This record gives sequence, structure tokens and C-alpha cells, in this order.
Amino acid sequence: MKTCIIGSTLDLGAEELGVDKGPQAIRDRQLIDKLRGAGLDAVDMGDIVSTKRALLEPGDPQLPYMAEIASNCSQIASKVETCIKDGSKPVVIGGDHSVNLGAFSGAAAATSNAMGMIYIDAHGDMNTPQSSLSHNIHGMHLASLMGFGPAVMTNLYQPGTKLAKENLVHIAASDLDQAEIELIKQENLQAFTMLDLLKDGLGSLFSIIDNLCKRVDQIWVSVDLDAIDTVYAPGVGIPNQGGLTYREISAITGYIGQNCNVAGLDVVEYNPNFDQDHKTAELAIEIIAKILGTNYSWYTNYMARQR
Ligand SMILES: [Mn+2]
Repeated sequence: MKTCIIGSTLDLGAEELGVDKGPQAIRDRQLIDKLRGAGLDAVDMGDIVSTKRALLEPGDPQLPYMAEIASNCSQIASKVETCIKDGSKPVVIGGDHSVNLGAFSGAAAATSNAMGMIYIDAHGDMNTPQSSLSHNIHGMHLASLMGFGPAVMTNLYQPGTKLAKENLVHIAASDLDQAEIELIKQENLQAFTMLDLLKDGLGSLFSIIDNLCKRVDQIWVSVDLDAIDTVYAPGVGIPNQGGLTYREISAITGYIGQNCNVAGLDVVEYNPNFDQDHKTAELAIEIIAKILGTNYSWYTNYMARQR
């Protein structure tokens, strides 16, 4: 299967932390070789480089650095659209989570059919400039893909809503803001929280994933590494002490890869400054390979080296 790797150094949607170094740090763990070893025909398309924060004016305090974020996201969208139209699966590596605005917009543009999204994140990313306390754009873009937010976001790349709200499944939320809780309730959005996972188990989640994957033609998967417990994924901006275990994230991503028609994915918020022994980067590679339908794991990687 052809796979194109698209990096983005965008960090302007978050606090200045180091996620701009994410794509290169993941490449440095032999990303391309490992994906090829798993049977994927991976091609590195390079990075979409964002202008450094120090060289920019923040602009509108409600939407800081929006112009540069929109520019980077539009370039991501264009590459993602081309990649899908070429019969390949794009993998967008962030950068902060606002890269998902570009990635999903490009994926939606590549197909006239309904595109669903499975969104794995400790946070909702469903604020608007009015409701956001931090005003960081990486906390707003998911709402904007569903049409809630300022026109500069909702009409990015192409005018109009990119994601029908019934085609979202949000997984692993533990830290939702009040405005996000209200939006989920009011719009009847599907959110399977950490509490739901503890209460109902993975079986219930898999039924929800099955329903979505049967209903739409293709699925985009977005993985914020901060959904994963800090024991397994320390290399993120917001460490999560109650996040998904290795067993859970590998089961969920494996299930998606085996049971859904995945159009592409993004893996975001990797911060090499906080990683320990590269374990978050290695996990990111495993997540990518699993969502693309391979059985990649430490074990299969080890066995491949024995041949
Ligand atoms: Mn996020």
C-alpha cells in the first residue's frame, strides 16, 4: 500500500513547547524503513515548514497566529488531497493538533463521499474563540471542521462544513471544558470518554467504531499522543496520568486498521524534548503502522530481524 508521509512543523496553535521538532525526531527513529518493513510503500514528502513564532505578529488575540496556521494547513490540505487522489494513504505528522484542520480538509476535498473521523484525544478540541480560555487554536479546530467557529477556520481550503457531526467518534476524553461538554450534549456528538472506557470496556467502543465505519465510505483517524498515559507517552506537551494504556491504544488502533476503510491519519503533539528513550516516537510509529492495517509491533519487528 502506497503511503505518503507529510510532516508539519506547525506549533503556533499551542504554547511554544517543541512540537515543531516532532516530525524530524520521528523520522530519525527510521520511520520510513520501519513502515517499509511492515509492508507499506512509504514515501517521505518532507515537511511543511511553519514560520518561527518570533518572526510573526500574533494578530487577533482571539485567534493568535491564525494567518500562518491557515497557510500551513492549506498546504497540508493540498498535499493530502493530491496523495489520496493518487491512490495513496497520507500520514500527517505534527506539529500541534491544529494540523488536523488542514489534514481533514484535504481528505474531505479528495472524495465526494462521506468521510468520517475517529479522533483520539484527552481533550475535546471543540472550543470556539468565544468559549476558549487559552485561545490556542489547537483547542478549536475540531469544532470548526463541523462548522462551529470563525469563517477563517470553517471555510479553510474549501467553503463549508467538512465533517458531518454524526460522522465523528471522539475517543478517550478526560479533560473536557464546560463549553465542549455543552456542545457534545447539544449536538448529540459521539464521545466515548475514559470514564465510558472504564465503565463499558473496549467491546462497547468497538461497536461504536463498527457503526461509524459501516455508515461512511472512508475514515480519517486523528491521534493526539496526549490521549496515552504518560508512562507510555511522556513526549507530549500535556502529560496524561489517566490516559490510555499501551494495551488499550494498540488494541484500538489495531481494531481500526483491521475493520475500517482508512483514508489516512494524523499523529500529533509529539514533543521530543520530553520523551524518554524515544519511547513516544517508537509508539507513534507503531500507531501509524497499526492504523494502516499492518500487525506491526515490537514483536513482529523483532521477528522480522531474525530472518
Ligand atoms: Mn488535541
